[in-house]
Amino acid sequence: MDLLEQYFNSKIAAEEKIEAKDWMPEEYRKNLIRQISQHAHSEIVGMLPEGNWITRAPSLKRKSILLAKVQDEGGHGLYLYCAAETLGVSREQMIDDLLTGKAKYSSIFNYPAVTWADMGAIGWLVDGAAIMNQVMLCRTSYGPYARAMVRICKEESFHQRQGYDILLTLSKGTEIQRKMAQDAINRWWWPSLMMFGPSDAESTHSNQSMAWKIKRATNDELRQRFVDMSVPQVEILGLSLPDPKLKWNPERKHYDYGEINWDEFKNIIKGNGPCNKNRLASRNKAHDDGAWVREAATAYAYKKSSTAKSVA
Ligand code: FAQ
Repeated sequence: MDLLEQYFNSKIAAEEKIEAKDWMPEEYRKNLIRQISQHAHSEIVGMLPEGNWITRAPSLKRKSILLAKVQDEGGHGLYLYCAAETLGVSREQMIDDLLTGKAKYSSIFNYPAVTWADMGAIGWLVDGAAIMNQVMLCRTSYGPYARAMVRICKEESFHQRQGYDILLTLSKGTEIQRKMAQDAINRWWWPSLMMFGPSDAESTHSNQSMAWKIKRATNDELRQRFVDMSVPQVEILGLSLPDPKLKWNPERKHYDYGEINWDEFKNIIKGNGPCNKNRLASRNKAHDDGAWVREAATAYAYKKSSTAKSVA
């Protein structure tokens, strides 16, 4: 091991952040680019299921809240693309990987949002799972990623509460509204558990990512924390989680839960989920429709820089 690597390892051991200009092993850099860019793509594709409901929100108040939330997710994607760029990958390359289907994004965004209650379930469960994962990433070893996470987590916790508030309102409403809330929870529960990734035994990156302190908890640890947090919350709603095996285990001091359908998960990440094709088509259309904006911005930047040069 050479001196640079020893110094890198000593910083990781001392909980010091690795910064963009610091030496880092090539595999550490590549692993971070992979994870951060997938995370950024998830935020961007994640705007689609809720974006689809902005025009159909049941009141002006709900519409303005949802609009702000979806806009926040877009902002999160942009911070994360910036964090990945500090590692030497270009924004164009990352976007191209997303649009051509080469890059992954979270499995959860390949499910359809079919009723207004889905806005509640996405906020409560999907943002809830995202926060559970992102809180540990505030302590990740790469400085630009950790700092982006601090702000993102603050915004995500507002998102989670707005989702819970939608479900709380529906749960106190008419019988049809209660049923709609329950149906949304039934459909989003298992896909939310899949967001944490494969079981620890199947996870390809966890061991190395834990050793480098990129990840600070394993997929299964975070999934368990999420289950434990969700049970009392669903009880307050007077609704239930769709798992007959869910049961408090006094020895483990955790809830036991049923088997996740890993075939469904694998199928989705291979591109065969209910909305994979639609999501990529929507992102490609948005990119094509935005071509004139990029051209105008480039022309404006060129004009500004040539004016600045002629003044100097
Ligand atoms: N979906 O070895 P591991 C959000 C892939 S943000 C698709 O365990 P790792 C905000 C994985 O990439 C949600 N693919 O991987 C929001 C790898 O494939 P690769 C996103 C998945 O990286 C809310 C392979 O399986 N959050 O929701 C998934 O150590 C509401 C083996 O897996 C983040 O990205 C999956 N669920 O652990 C927006 C957080 N799980 O790359 C709008 C940052 C695994 O070798 C509305 N990321 N894979 O081809 C992480 O913490 C980690 O990357 C994990 C996966 C925990 C997701």
